Amino acid sequence: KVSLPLVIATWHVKEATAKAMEVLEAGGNALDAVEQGCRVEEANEKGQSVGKGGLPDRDGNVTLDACIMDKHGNCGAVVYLQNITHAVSVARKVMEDTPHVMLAGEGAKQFAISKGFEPEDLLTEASKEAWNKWKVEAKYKPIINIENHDTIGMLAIDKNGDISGACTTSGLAYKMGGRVGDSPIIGSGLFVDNEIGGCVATGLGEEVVKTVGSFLVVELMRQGKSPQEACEEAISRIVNKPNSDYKNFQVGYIAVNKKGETGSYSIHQWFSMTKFQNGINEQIQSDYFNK
Ligand code: SD4
Repeated sequence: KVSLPLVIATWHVKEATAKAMEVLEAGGNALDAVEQGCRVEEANEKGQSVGKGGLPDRDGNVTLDACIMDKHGNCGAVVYLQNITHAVSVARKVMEDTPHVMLAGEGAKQFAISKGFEPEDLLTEASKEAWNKWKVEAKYKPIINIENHDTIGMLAIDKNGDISGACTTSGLAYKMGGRVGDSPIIGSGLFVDNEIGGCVATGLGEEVVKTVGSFLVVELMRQGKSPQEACEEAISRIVNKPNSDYKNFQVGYIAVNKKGETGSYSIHQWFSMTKFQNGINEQIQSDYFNK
């Protein structure tokens, strides 16, 4: 028997899952839960890979990617969004208030402002300092910090058994100007099928996009794999490519199926999932490939 509601998220984000659970316990739906949960991390200036305080691109611009998907398979996304903290909420507005699924850059920003979002400077002193340090060597190769990401991907099942998901990030630190990752790409950074389950990704977005990771995980669950098996198979597609450079990057997936079973798996150690179910909000270390 499934114990509902439940929420899972990438990395160690107990405050975000607590917020989502609060929404679910109050009878809110999964869509509201994932949006509200993600907003906690977007507003958290200490999280340097999401929302306000996110590390900038190599030119010093903080640019955000986010998407959201509901139980009907509707979705919305923003890419290369600047000056608006709550990218996930803008993505939701794209889904609900436009005939489109994705808005980019200046168009996304102007749309957000038209919906009442306040533009602000997202580059905090701490992030500016980190960027200035990076500039000394200015290595253009994106670095994946294996231990402490806070790009947040979240999946929830509400009391009705309906699933929604969201994903929000400032992307890779010191990326090229204009670079967009997997996080706002439906099927790559996030996919939800209310009949089957959902998946979200984190890590080096390029590798996730190349394998359409989250869609792959959901399709594998459709074929009968458990969330754990599906995440493992999706990671194996990446690491088993001929000449895969996986030793130098991280990718992690978390997934949930309609039964409320969950799974998570990554290439390297130190990926984790936060899970809130049955009154327990816990960080679970993921199993990983490269032992
Ligand atoms: C990206 N997948 O932009 C994101 C980065 C990430 O934790 O997950 N950071 O490629």
